[in-house]
Amino acid sequence: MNGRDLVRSMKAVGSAGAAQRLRTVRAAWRTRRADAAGLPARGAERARVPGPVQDVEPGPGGGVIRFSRSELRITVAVNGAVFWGWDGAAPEPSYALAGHSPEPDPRAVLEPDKDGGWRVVAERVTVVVSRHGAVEVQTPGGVSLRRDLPPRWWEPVDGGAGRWMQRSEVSADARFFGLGGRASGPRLRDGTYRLWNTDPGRAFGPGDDPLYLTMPVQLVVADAATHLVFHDTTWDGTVTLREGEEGAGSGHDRPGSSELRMSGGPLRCWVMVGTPARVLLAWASLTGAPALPPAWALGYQHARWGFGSEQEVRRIVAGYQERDLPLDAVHLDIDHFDEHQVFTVDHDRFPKLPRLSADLRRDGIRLVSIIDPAVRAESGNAVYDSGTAVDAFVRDGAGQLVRGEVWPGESVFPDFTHARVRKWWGGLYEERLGQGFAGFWHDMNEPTSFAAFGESTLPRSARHALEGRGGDHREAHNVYALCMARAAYEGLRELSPQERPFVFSRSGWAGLQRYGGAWSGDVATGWPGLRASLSLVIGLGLCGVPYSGPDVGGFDGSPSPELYLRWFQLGAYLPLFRTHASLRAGRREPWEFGPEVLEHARVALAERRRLLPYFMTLAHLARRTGTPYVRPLWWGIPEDRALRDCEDAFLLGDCLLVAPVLDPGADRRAVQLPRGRWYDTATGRAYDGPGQILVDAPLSRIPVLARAGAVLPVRGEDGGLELEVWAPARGRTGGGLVVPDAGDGWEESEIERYVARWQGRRVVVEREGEDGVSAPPHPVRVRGVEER
Ligand code: MIG
Repeated sequence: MNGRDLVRSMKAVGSAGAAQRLRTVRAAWRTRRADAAGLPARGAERARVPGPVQDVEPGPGGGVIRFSRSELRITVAVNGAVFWGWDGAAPEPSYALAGHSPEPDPRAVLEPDKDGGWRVVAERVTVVVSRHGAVEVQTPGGVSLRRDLPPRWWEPVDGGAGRWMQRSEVSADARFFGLGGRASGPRLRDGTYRLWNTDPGRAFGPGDDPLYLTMPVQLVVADAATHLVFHDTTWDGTVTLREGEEGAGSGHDRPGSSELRMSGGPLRCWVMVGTPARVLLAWASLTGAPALPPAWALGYQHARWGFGSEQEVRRIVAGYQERDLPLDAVHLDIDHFDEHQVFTVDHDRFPKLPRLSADLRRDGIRLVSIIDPAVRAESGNAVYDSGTAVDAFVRDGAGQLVRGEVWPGESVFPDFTHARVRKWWGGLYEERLGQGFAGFWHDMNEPTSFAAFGESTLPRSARHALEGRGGDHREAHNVYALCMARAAYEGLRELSPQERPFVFSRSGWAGLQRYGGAWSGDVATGWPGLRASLSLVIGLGLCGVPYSGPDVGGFDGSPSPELYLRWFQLGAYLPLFRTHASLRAGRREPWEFGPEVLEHARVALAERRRLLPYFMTLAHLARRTGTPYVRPLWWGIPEDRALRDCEDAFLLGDCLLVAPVLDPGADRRAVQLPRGRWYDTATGRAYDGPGQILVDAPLSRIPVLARAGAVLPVRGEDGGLELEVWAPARGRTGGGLVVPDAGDGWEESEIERYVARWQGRRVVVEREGEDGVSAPPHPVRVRGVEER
């Protein structure tokens, strides 16, 4: 840490010192008092199970099955997604759904099953309900994918909402993924995972759970099929997972299990069955297509908490330019606000922000602004005043404003679960656009309010509009950031209709992808943090949020040059490629780690820039199909169990396999290859999968393999689009998709389809159109021929 940083951080600690500490104690007491008064006391409870089946009422796509103490509504939708809800719960209202729930499949009918049970048979799935209310999802061939045992409720004897528990079994070979952003994955081991968006309050590692962005979405991968299960309930809860065991005890399989315990909310669930691609397609059609980022957001971005001044920003930008390193965006953190107040500027240190952003823009660099939801509770603060005028802030049960403690001091919190409030908040981005900001980075939106003890969030008793239904923070907490992202996205669509909004958020919930992406939050600097970064990106992608990335180099402390470089090399292949660090952390510019690191980082930056058209194509495909850019190795071959257990490599689109170095001191590493031929893109050497290979991983690069037959768009030396083609194996063909993109705006581009095949001793590439094949309109570079 240099002298200036030290002074700055002491200032931060100083102002956050005694007075603030006192306020965090007060805030914690207030929360405790508010909840004691405003939440129902936990008194005597009565347990309930559905009881035996009584009668049924067939309806479109399924029907209602009545039990003696509950009723179950089942609907199979036209896209094959299955919905069921207990106690009559319907799909709506829901924060996850993108619009109205899909149409029921008229061919799916409710019919009697054996032993007094019922079943719904549809084209892609069969649902069997036992006479006591166990629900089993089967493949059309009758193989069981999951069996949900009859649920159990505990309800207060004097009325009110109850909590519930549901236990499910999956096949012995199944693996669990998802549950939002989890640091210990991507494969979720045996353990209990909480569903409550949480700022851990310090840099996190693989052992920290939960984190900022949770969701009750599990992707379960098994030999028989993949399925996604979504329990559409926003309340606090836990999921306890236990992988099964094949041939456990006397040769019998022990099934895997998942036990969900929710503190409230409806018991309803969606299940989608098929290949991973089909499942994510159904999920995206249910919860919405991922927003398309502008092209620059797929470039390289530099953030810093504590740039401190315009001069410092210019100095860092000049550092990139002098060294001829590409840079696409710079992010300003809360230190550019006036006393940490959102939608303001510290004019002493940033006197001419619009000028700075215009200058940067001329050099092709966008400015991104952090946005915190907490608003300083002080009249005279323009956001507080305009928010007060529309009654925007969260109140307690007695009608008083809920006050918390965040960066700007004593703060109030917009209630984003109200359309009027979202509209007001969305309009505030006009000030940011006026400063020249082109993108938005949502922080502290779990929401976080500092507390000396108890939970660092709003009181559970705090009231929320919940779209007019009314409720409290127990129900609104997990969707707070989702609704904030919606406010920003919709506001920006109105304020700047020609541009694609660029919003990414620390917290969120199912459906976040409609409005933007995510980043990993304060990942701890260290090798475990590097591993956790990859886990988060893969996990979020499998939950439908395809755009995310970590703080390259880690949030706190100072990475070793080697760790920094390995993080940088991984980041270059993740959708959000951004260095960032805390106020008190060491430097993160690529030239701060010596000439060797700089040269290797330069190669990673150049490769990222070269791959930009490929990233853009992946963004378009994600929007159209829900398939994430970054996919686990088993994506196309979920039945390959070795791949299912492989967590240290990933597929980037269909064409590339990236094998980052996640351990110190490595100069080569093992890579588990999916079936087919793969080329080491550095050496051109061909390998045939499936199986494990050992490849070189010198400090200068991480291994990247290209699939034989791949056709991918890259940026040529003249900046134009080129096709990079990797020779198919002899006797085979290959191909790829390219989606050209104007960089921003809404014009729909047509997908270009290419095929690659051997013609004699040459590989030829042709474009496939409706009226036959034609020569590609881009230069073609074939690789992997000479290496045979
Ligand atoms: O309490 O805005 O995760 O990226 O630099 C810390 C300051 C608040 C947390 C974010 C981090 C950001 C920091 N913020």
